[in-house]
Amino acid sequence: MSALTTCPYCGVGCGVKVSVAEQPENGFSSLTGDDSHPANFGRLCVKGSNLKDTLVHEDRLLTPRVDGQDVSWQEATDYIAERIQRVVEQHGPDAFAFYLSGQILTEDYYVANKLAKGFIGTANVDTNSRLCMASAVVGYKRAFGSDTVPCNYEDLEKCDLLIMVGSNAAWTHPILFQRIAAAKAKRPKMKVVVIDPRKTATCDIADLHLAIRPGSDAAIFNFLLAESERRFVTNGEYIKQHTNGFDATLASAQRSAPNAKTVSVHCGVSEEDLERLATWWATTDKTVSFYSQGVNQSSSGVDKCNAIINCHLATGRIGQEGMGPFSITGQPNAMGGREVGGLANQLAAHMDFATPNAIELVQRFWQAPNMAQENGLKAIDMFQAVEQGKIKVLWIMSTNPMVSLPDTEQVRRALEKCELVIVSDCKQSTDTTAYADVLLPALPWSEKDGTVTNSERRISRQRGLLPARGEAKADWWAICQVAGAMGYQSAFSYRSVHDIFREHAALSGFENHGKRDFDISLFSNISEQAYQDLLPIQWPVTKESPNGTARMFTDGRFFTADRKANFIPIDVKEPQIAPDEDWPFVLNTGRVRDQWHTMTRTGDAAILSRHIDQPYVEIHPQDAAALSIADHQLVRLTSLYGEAVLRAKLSDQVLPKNVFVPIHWTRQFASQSVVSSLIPQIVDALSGQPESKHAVVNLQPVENIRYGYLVSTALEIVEGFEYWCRVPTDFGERLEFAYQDELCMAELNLVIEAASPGGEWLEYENPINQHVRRVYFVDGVPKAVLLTQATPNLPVSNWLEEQVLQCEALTANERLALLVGRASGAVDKGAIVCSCFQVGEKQILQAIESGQDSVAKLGEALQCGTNCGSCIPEIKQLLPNIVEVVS
Ligand SMILES: Nc1nc2c(c(=O)[nH]1)N[C@H]1C(S)=C(S)[C@@H](COP(=O)(O)OP(=O)(O)OC[C@H]3O[C@@H](n4cnc5c(=O)[nH]c(N)nc54)[C@H](O)[C@@H]3O)O[C@H]1N2
Ligand SMILES: Nc1nc2c(c(=O)[nH]1)N[C@H]1C(S)=C(S)[C@@H](COP(=O)(O)OP(=O)(O)OC[C@H]3O[C@@H](n4cnc5c(=O)[nH]c(N)nc54)[C@H](O)[C@@H]3O)O[C@H]1N2
Ligand code: SF4
Ligand SMILES: [Mo]
Repeated sequence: MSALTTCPYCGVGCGVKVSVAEQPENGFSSLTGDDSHPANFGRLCVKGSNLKDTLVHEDRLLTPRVDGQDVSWQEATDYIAERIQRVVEQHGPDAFAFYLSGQILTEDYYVANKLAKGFIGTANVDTNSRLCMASAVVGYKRAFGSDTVPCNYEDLEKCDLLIMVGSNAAWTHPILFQRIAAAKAKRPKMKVVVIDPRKTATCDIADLHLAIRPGSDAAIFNFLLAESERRFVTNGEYIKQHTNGFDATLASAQRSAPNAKTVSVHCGVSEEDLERLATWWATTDKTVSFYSQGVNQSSSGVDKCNAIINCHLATGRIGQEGMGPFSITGQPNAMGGREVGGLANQLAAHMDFATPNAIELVQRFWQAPNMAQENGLKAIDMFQAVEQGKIKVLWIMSTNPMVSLPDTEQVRRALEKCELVIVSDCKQSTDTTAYADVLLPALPWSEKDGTVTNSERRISRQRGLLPARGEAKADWWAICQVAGAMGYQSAFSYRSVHDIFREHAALSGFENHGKRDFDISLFSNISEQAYQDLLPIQWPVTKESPNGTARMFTDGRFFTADRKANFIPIDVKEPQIAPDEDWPFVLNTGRVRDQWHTMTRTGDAAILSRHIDQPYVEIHPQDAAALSIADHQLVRLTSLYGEAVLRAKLSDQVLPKNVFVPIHWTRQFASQSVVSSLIPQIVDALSGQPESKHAVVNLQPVENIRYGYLVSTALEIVEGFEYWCRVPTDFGERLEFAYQDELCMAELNLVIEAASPGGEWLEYENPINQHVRRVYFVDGVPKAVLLTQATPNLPVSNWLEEQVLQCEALTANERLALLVGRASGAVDKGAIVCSCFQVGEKQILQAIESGQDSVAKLGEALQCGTNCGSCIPEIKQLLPNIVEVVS
């Protein structure tokens, strides 16, 4: 029987249809997109399509642990409760903190927030959404008086101009991107503009790409505001009826962006391109500005959000079909976290500590004995307070701050200093679990049950369809056990997520009377069955709007005191640290298509590692030439805060003097690849969101080293490697490494021999390229292949990995082939471009040479790009100068 659930990856929130295997412990027998889900109508991207293979089985945390010892849940939660109580008695409630995540479910979030803010008495409840959505939230609140996303996905299809700012949606919100691409193909008059210092896959559908100087977005939107006035397209009636503060805002825009020339110099783009953008803007009513981390992750991220919103208010382009300022959320439940108020500067249900009467109202609703009275500490301040010894018990849930917070060395100091670090996770070995005193095993996707809200305010069910493994339990349950042990049984006696959801819904409507945007009071009494069957629906959901609400602000009324929206005058600010002689490069960071965050799920799937298998730094060829850095060579990046060693990827898709590094690889996967270790803890003063898209670094090639790989059933990392990286393969893992000192090779040999004693080595040195290949056989079975060479491009091969990891005895000829590293007749596909059908770059190039000169023809010949379509931008890049549209 099939069942419906929601994808746990990005904020598009696609519906997924699964069938549970006959033996449920084997997972799902089938998994496809849910045709009926309004986010994706049946489609899934690469990550979604491979969900079946990224259920968390390996390295799963299966029992609670205290100080390294397995304990029962009762022991663990009693211990936590006792420690929290003691620390609160001695040092007050603010000595405790929760650090949560946009990947827990709304029900988990709700009880964590309630326990801390109502019962322990601290607002130290922050989340990784601080690193993600905090600036967008403050931007909306300043403008609208509420944290309301006005638009929906249909608006992206119905608009005539889509401005994508700091978003690489082709890789990060792939299904939405495909919906946009399809809409544009149908209506070629629809224009797409991409504003991003990098030329990304998203530019594939762009009519105009502005490769702006990093951090300079505010000037572009101030320019559009000034141009709206100059070109007579401001909407005087709307401004008068529905807004405050236009004149001062316009004046400041005119001051900072007086003309195209000034803005052109400031942003590093041509006057012609700016004029073109201004003309499209001025002549297109149906305009959506779609923005993401290139805007939010900035020390002036809030201002950038408001610069965008200002333009929409001035032209009245909000609250109608095909228009509006649309901040896209990253995580599957970043929005749900905002709904429950799970940020340190929120109280609950879209109420703040400063909202009149809110503290008293929530206190009454919760019957709470210890209400927090003021804002708690935001993520960066929270970890500073941990290091300073002010926070003594820290409960981290569903996030990996040793990788994702800036200045991870500071995070390490804080975690080491902290008296009690509790980590709830599904995995046992992460960069953060390494510092935990207490580990609590959580349910991963497919086992956990509850609701999430996607980027268009749509609440969907994630269903618990597979049996829980080991002792793993839901996060809400663990929190309630601790609350109960602290003496708060009655307030936390929920039997199920359904109970929690009802209470959450009731609070949203409690004495609301239309004052607060977030209202799902229609669900206050939802039956168990109706909750189980809940169909995706957009909030608000009230008696007046029982079918949900597609679009907000259709009547031009906002949630400020006078119901008018606020213009916010924006001064154009620079990123806080500029490059100089010592740190000449600007470091930009972000995502790649097939990996999710810190790789705790996607990192184990060979199929998802084939697109990009190692951490890298993207460098402009000019800079690489000046520093004598070759493609794939190892490069050392240094900053005042840390160091990373990464493969160079030469590419003119980054601007000169700018480098880009992906955020995904952790200390579990590679020697020194955590890019956040290079980034200072500089934040936006209003939102507390870190400037994760802008740091300054130096680069040096790593020289005089040999590169190698090891394919073996027993992979060991030995002292002395300059670099190593684990790469999952179809048959196990491959270790790539680099070294200077031959001693570490001797040690590696010893380790391999110790793992399977009694074998023999065969060695072959290729006279042409000086590759040295050593194969270790035990009774004719290859146990390890070790290749080393002086150059960085390693000849990895699927065939070779299969030979070694299948552990079968080989014939003399096969042994020889292995030593030479080449099967007769084996095909080398090159880097995999299409993950769904495993089509490689070399195959595509061959097909192009033989006349398949379009995406469609290549799809017919090789199937590439015909399933999820995420690789179409890359396929197009392989095609020589052919302009075509995606259908
Ligand atoms: N494959 C994949 N998809 C994901 C995720 C993932 O881990 N993997 N994570 C999800 C999450 S949580 C999030 S928050 C989203 C993030 O989604 P996005 O924001 O689309 O992703 P990023 O790659 O972080 O950054 C977007 C772009 O901002 C650009 N940028 C950098 N500086 C500037 C600037 O000053 N101005 C402008 N205009 N642009 C700039 C970068 O070059 C980058 O291309 O993705 C979600 N989707
Ligand atoms: N330099 C730089 N830094 C960044 C960013 C950037 O662009 N550049 N982006 C930032 C953004 S937008 C984000 S969202 C963050 C993401 O960064 P993180 O939140 O640190 O990354 P994840 O890998 O998603 O961490 C989730 C953890 O929770 C576990 N987990 C999964 N499901 C559950 C569950 O249901 N319960 C529990 N208890 N655990 C679970 C996973 O195993 C994993 O260890 O990174 C931020 N950091
Ligand atoms: S776009 Fe992909 S990752 Fe995002 S929700 Fe849909 S299937 Fe999941
Ligand atoms: Mo995010």
